[in-house]
Amino acid sequence: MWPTSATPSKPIETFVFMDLEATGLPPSQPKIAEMCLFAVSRHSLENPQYGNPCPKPLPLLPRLADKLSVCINPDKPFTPAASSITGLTNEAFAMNRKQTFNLHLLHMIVAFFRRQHPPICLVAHNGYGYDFPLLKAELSALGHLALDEIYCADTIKAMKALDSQNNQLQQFAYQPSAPGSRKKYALRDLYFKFYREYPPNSHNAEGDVIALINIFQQRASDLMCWMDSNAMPFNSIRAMYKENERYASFS
Ligand code: DCM
Ligand code: MG
Ligand code: MG
Repeated sequence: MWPTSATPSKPIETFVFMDLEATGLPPSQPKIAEMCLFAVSRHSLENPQYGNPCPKPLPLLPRLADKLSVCINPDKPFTPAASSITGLTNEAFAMNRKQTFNLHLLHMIVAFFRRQHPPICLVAHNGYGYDFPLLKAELSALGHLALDEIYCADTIKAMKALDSQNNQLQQFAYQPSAPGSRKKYALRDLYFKFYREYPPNSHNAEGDVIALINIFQQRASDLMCWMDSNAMPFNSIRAMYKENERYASFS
């Protein structure tokens, strides 16, 4: 195993945007049902292309992106809420004969990362609270404890940090924030703030990754700079739960 330093020793070269859909929220010890990864180079994020100027030019999704989107039989019942928002059901996974989070998938993920130019940073919205510990739990259940040389960063934490830096710069004199001015950091609220509409295909892993990239593109330079100094080694993330503590497998 290669040691991974606390933060990347040089600027991150590849940002791998990730979203997971799963059977529910903690403490239900969810299992992953869908995973989407979009690997985008720093170069693409620094040199965006723009679409039609209507009403203002919008950054296009980077044309060069490696994409991996996988359906994964969670082998555990969806909570009614998770099933309702994602449109995923245990029956559909069974009918479509989808495989579980197995070694084939582990090898695909590792191979996907190996094709990216390092340093590599996984980026997820609420990643520290959900996606990273959940991915860690699934990898640990396969006995694969480490993803070496991979960093990770949470866009909620990054956006909050950038906003508070900006506030400090603006507020030489103390100004109490106006009532009701608390910023909203949910994916759909940030998307609405920038694009004046709600993102399409919410709670679909690929739809959420595309929405996240669109949001990221609005503050790409600042976010990349923040992640260069604040990304954490993926290996330092704690699993959301230990597999042997999970209740008996669903069949
Ligand atoms: N989730 C849930 N209930 C919610 C929000 C999310 O059970 N109200 C679970 C199921 C989703 C997963 O979290 O598949 C990831 O959420 P998101 O679609 O926001 O990425
Ligand atoms: Mg998500
Ligand atoms: Mg999602």
